[in-house]
This record gives sequence, structure tokens and C-alpha cells, in this order.
Amino acid sequence: MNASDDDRRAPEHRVGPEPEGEPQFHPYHHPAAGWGAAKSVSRVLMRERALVDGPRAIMRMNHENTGFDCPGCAWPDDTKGLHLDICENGIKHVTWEMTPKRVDRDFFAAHSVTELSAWSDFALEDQGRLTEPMAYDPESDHYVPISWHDAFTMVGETLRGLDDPNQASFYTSGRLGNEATFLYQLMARELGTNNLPDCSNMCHEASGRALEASLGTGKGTVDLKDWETTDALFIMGVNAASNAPRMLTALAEAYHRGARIVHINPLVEAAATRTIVPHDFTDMALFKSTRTSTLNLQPRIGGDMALLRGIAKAVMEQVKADAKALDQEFIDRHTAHFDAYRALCEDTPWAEIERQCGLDRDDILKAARVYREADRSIVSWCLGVSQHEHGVDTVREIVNLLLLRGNLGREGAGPSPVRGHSNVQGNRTCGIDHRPTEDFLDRLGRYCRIDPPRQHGLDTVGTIRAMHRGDVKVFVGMGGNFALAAPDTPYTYEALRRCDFTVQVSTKLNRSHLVHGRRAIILPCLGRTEKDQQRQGVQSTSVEDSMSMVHLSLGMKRPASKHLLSEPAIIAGMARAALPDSPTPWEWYIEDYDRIRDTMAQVLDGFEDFNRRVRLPLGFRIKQPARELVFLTPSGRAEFSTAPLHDVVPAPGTLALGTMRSHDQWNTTIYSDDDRYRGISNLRTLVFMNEDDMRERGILELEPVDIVSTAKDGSHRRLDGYLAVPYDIPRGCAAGYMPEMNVLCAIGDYSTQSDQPLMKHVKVTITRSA
Ligand SMILES: Nc1nc2c(c(=O)[nH]1)N[C@H]1C(S)=C(S)[C@@H](COP(=O)(O)OP(=O)(O)OC[C@H]3O[C@@H](n4cnc5c(=O)[nH]c(N)nc54)[C@H](O)[C@@H]3O)O[C@H]1N2
Ligand SMILES: Nc1nc2c(c(=O)[nH]1)N[C@H]1C(S)=C(S)[C@@H](COP(=O)(O)OP(=O)(O)OC[C@H]3O[C@@H](n4cnc5c(=O)[nH]c(N)nc54)[C@H](O)[C@@H]3O)O[C@H]1N2
Ligand SMILES: [Mo]
Repeated sequence: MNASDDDRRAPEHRVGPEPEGEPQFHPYHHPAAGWGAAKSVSRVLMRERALVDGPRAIMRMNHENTGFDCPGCAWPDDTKGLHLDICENGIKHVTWEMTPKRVDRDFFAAHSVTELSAWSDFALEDQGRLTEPMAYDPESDHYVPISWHDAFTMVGETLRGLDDPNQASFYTSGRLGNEATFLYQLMARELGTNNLPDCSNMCHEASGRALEASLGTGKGTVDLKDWETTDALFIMGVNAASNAPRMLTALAEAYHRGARIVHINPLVEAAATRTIVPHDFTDMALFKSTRTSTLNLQPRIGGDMALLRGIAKAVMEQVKADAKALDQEFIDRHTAHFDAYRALCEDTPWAEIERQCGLDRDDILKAARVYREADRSIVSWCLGVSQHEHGVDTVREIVNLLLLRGNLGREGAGPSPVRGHSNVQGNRTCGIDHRPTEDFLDRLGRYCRIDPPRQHGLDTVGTIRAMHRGDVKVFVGMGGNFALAAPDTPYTYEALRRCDFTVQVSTKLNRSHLVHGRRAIILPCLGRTEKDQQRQGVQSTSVEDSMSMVHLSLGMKRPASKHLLSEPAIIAGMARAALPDSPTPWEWYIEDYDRIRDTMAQVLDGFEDFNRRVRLPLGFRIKQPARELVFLTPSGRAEFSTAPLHDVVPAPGTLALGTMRSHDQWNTTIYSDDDRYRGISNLRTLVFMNEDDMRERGILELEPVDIVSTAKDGSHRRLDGYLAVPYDIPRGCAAGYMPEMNVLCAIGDYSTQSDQPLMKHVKVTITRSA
């Protein structure tokens, strides 16, 4: 790459709103959720003017099969069906979709793309819901209305005109329901490509690959009942109070029962202190908070694997004193390569473990003790573990640890990744995979009477690079905000701009509509809360949560505009235009989604009798062989991995920077410039630093600093004038917000194990701004 330094700076636009006041930092000392959450919710309801519809919708959210699934995170719904199973951030996501504001043709006539490009990302989404299909007109630099028919024709003609179907790439963001997902991958494969990048390539690819390699089941094996019966919870690399707030309830309940909870995170996040259970109204009224942690450990960024190895080593060392420290019977019956793993733990010196994780042995032993004393343990994790060079090795080390004490295939025990988008797990289950298995392709080919391509396709990073080279000419974004979510912002912008044609299926205006190909269209779709009326009646779609429960979601609101189509209908429209001789009955499928589900039941493992089972009160759980101690691995057993510890200690003078979300955002959707639990108001362009690291550099609180990253290829990227915030974070570590900090993530810096961009481990230097 020969980009100049200027090409690697932040684009001109802001991400968050204009600040409402001076930037402030006041450490937060209140429990998570509770009244602070209630206040924040009412602010969003007021701003979106959704005071009447909002509360009514919220009462219908996550209610067995009679409401819609929260479009927020992938935390499972309460199994008891009694609670008002909602959270602050879920309410924000719902009201965000239900806003009465509209982006119509007059709006686009009034504002050129060049003008809109200078707006903040907050301002773009704040305009409200998209209302009709629009096409970019290069003459006037405005989006102009286009009919659905003409839009589909344009897609069809362009796709048919490609020399090779691999010149197109089809992105999915994890909100897409299962039925649309299935149709989308079918369309891509009928066209002849496996280019199916998705947001999972940026979040849990490492978890899927590790679990597949260790257990032969690429998902977590526990469910909420296990959370309710476990003795010890290890919560790693997740900011649950903001990103999976309903986990707070599970943590508080576990604490009440006497379970032990260990949080492993360079930052002590709000979920690692106390919470007021949001749907427990007496707790709310009495300000009664519950503790949610017994032990907080703050390893350095990337230090998790060393910490896990240390815990494993300590457990093994305990065997001399207590033969039951290991579950030798489980190990003998169900696992492979234990001896090699034991030798590796013995050979890894304590000093190296301490140096790599940044914790001393005593602290590691505390965690080991919790683990050893628990009959049943669950390890739960999210991006703090996965978005690293060695994310796969680290997740496999989690499994190693669980196997030592037979914490698998029984109640209250096992691995429990926290997934991101509400249906990101369902997307993969239903065929969004750039590396599909032969078995899946065989079944798809047989039942859908197509000849699917066998060559693996492009993932997110691969797609960006191919667009940059000119090898991919057509980009279709099924939801999401690819331009802003992906790494190396200026490079990704350039890649999208080099496309011949970009298609975005969206609910709201966002950056990806303004950073577009030579030709571009926006196709507006129904949101999850809205009524999907088709020929045979109102349709529901299914989704799969983090714990593999599949259930129906039924929208009930009047659509934001009468010109919107459902996502399945949009896919069918594009497919019919692109594949005139298709054997797939696209129109017939759209009349009644039961018909799609009948086909899915034939093609997808674990979806037998789909239409009946999905209508059971809580839906159904997809079979997980590892849960039944059936391991679809080469050895037929759960496999210990034996990766050596990697060096994650930052070089002198450099820091390891993790990019993360604030409390008031949903990925690229920003609600405000505040981050309540971290004590921040009116500020997103910040970097959290250890006080000693600041002092060493002569940086004072809220002083502007310049952050320069160094990529694997030696190139530099920079963000200037960010404000330094002294924070309780280990030395050598720093943290700040995505998507702003994607500017610092080089396109070539992805994990060789998972191909995930290294969003939690950017090598930076930080200096006072001149
Ligand atoms: N409200 C809200 N909810 C969301 C989202 C949202 O944007 N807003 N996004 C959704 C999506 S798509 C996803 S994938 C999830 C993301 O959920 P999270 O994984 O919670 O996302 P991040 O904000 O990136 O937070 C990462 C956490 O990892 C910690 N961390 C950073 N580096 C390390 C490390 O090396 N080791 C350890 N142990 N911890 C580390 C950080 O301190 C932070 O607490 O949330 C989902 N839910
Ligand atoms: N530096 C850094 N970058 C990251 C991450 C990080 O931790 N650090 N996290 C990564 C992760 S985990 C993820 S998942 C990605 C997120 O990447 P994406 O999923 O691509 O981004 P979102 O911000 O969730 O997408 C928001 C847009 O989705 C559209 N939308 C909302 N609801 C619907 C719907 O129902 N249907 C359709 N068709 N569109 C809808 C709206 O137009 C909205 O503007 O970002 C990644 N980027
Ligand atoms: Mo994600």
C-alpha cells in the first residue's frame, strides 16, 4: 500500500451529535440499571416523540410468540414468561426504529450527497425512517426516487452483466431474520458465489472457529437454565451493563443464590459492581441494589489466554493435595490430547504467565480457587476475548479450562459466548457463511435444485480489499452500516467508491448511503416492529438467540411508509430480476413464509418440523451435539488445544488500545455523547489511559492528545486532538470508542486465526497534541 499519511486520517465528519455542553468526567458510583436507566430511557422517548407508541410496544416485546423480538442484543428471553423482560438499551433500539420522523423524496431533493456527507452520523440517522426506494443521480449529486420495479431491474441487469458472479459481494448485518437470511444466501449461491461477508466476521468468528475445533459444535452449549443453576460464572471481555443489559438480572439472581462471579476485564465495568434489577419494581422503588461480583481481575489487553493458562496450571498443581481437583473420569472418557496440555501447563513458567497477563500469581490463584471449589462453572465472553490476533487460541483455552473439571454437557456448566446483533447467530445457522461446508452445499443443492459454488468466498476484510483492487464491483448491504463499521475507514470508503454499483437495504439513512459506488440505490425495508402483510396474511419471522433458542417475532406496528417492502420481499425481487430462469419459487415463497420454513426444514440441520416447533410457546432449541457429549471432531472427543502463550506485552513506549462501545450507542448508531457508567458526558473523541502512563507522557486530565497506530506492515494511522481520560485500566493499555477509532485499524491487521480485524488490540503511541 502506498497511501500517504493524509489518506489515513479521520474523515471530516463527526460521528456523535454536537455536544450539549463541556466534556466532563466524573467517576460513576451508582449501581447499574435502576433509575439512571429509567431517566435515560425517558430522554430518548421524548426525543423520538414516541411517548405513546413506545411504552405500548415495549409491553409487547419478547413475549413468548405473540410479540416481536427485541431488535437489540442476542441475550435470550426470560424463560419464565412472567417478568417484563426488557432493558434500557432495548427500549432505545425499539423507539429508535419507531420514530415518527421520516426521510422522504423532499428531503433528498433538498440535500445533495456532498452536503449530507458533512453531517454527523448521528444527524443522518436522526432524520428518521427511509420511506421509498432512491437511486443516486450523478448529474445532480442527489438521490432521486426510483420505482421498486426499476430498482430491481437495475440490480438484475447489473448482476447478470458481470463477467463472474464473484465480482459481487453480499453483506449481512445480524438483524436479518432467519427466513430472509435463507433466501439471501440462496440468491447468492444460485448466482454462483459464496461471497457472503457478515458482521460476525468482525465479532465472533474466533469463537465459532474455536468451539468448532475443540467441540465440533460452533456455538455455546449452555442456556438460561444453566445460568440459573451454576455455582461459578466467569465473565470475560464484555460490557454487560451496556451491551447485554438483561445479563444483569442473571448476575444478580446468581449472586443472591450464592454463586460466585468473577469478572475478567481490563476495565471494571458497571456489571462488575452492583445492579438494581430493572424489572424488579420494589428494588427500583427502594433503590435496593444487588452485588454482581465476587472478584474482579484486570488483565492487560490480550492477557486473557495467559490468565486462563494460569488458572489451569493452578488447578493441576492442586491435584497432589486434592485428587478431585481434576475430573479425571471425564477427561479419560471424553477428551483427547490431555497429556500434551498438562505438559504444556507444567512447562509454562509462572513468571511468564504473570508477565503476559499482567496479574500476579496470588490473584490468579484466587480465580483458580473459585473455579476449583465450584461443582459447576460457566465461562461467558464477548469481544474483549474474540477481537484479537489469538482470539481462537484464547477461546480454545476457555474450553481447555472447562474440560479439566468436566464442565460440559451437564446442567449449570459450559461455554457461553455473548453474541452481538439479535440474529447474528441465526444468520450463520441459516447459511450466511463464506466458508460453507460441503454437506450444507450438498443439501442446499439437492433440495433447492441448484448447483451451488464450492469455492470459498470473501469475508468482510476480503471483500474490502477486493473492492479496493477492483475485483469486486457490486456490493449489496443487507442492513448494517458497512462503511463505518469496517476497519480502516478511509481505505474502506475508497473501496466502496470504486464499486460500479452499491445497494443498501436499510431502515435509516446512514454513512453507507453517502459513501457509494458509481451507481447506488437505497432500498428501504420494514423494521422488526412493523406488520408484514403478504398475500396469505400477516407474516412472522424467526430469530435465534445467543443460546440457540429459535422463536417467532411478529411485528404489529403500522409500517413507517406504505412503500416499504419486507426484507424477504426485497431479496425475492432482486433474485427474480437477476435469475430469470431460477428454479426457486421466489414470489410463492413471499406469499407465505411458512413455505420458506418448509424448505429450510429440509436443508438445515436441526430444523426438522420447523413450522410446528417454532410455534411452541418458547420456540425450540437447536440440537447441540456437544451438549449431549457428542463431539463432531476428528478424534470424536473434545480436543484440548496446545497453543503456546503469545507475547502480548506492548513494546516500550507503546500502548495496546482497545476500541469499544459507549453506553449510549448501538454499533454505528449513536444516541448521545454520554457514557454514563464510565462517568463521561459530552465526549466521544476520548482515550481512556492509566494515570501513570499519562504522567509519564506529561498528559493532564482532558488534555488533547494525538494517537498514532502502527500496523503490521509498518504504516501509520492517526487521530489528533482526542481528550485523555485518566481511568482504572492496567498500565500499557488504552481504550476508546468505535466507530471513530476504526481509522486506527489497518486493513491488513486481522487475525491469521480468525481473519477478524484486531479491533481490541491496536498498537499505538499517544503524545500530547502540539
Ligand atoms: N447497547 C448496545 N448493545 C449492544 C451493542 C451496542 O453497540 N450497543 N452491540 C452489539 C454487538 S454487535 C456486539 S458484538 C456486542 C458487543 O459487546 P461487548 O463485547 O461488550 O462490546 P465492546 O463495547 O466492544 O466491549 C468490549 C469489552 O471488552 C473489554 N476488553 C477490551 N479488551 C479486552 C481484553 O483484552 N480482555 C478482556 N477480558 N476484556 C477486554 C472492554 O473493556 C469492554 O468491557 O454487544 C451487542 N449489544
Ligand atoms: N473498531 C471497531 N469496529 C467495530 C467493532 C468494534 O468493536 N470495534 N465491532 C464490530 C461488530 S461486533 C459489528 S457487529 C459491526 C456492526 O456492523 P453493522 O451491523 O454493519 O452496523 P450497525 O451499526 O449495527 O448498522 C446500523 C444500520 O442498520 C440499519 N438497520 C437497522 N435495523 C435494520 C433492519 O431491521 N433491517 C435492515 N435492513 N437494516 C436495518 C440502519 O439503517 C442502521 O443505520 O461493527 C464492527 N466494527
Ligand atoms: Mo457484533
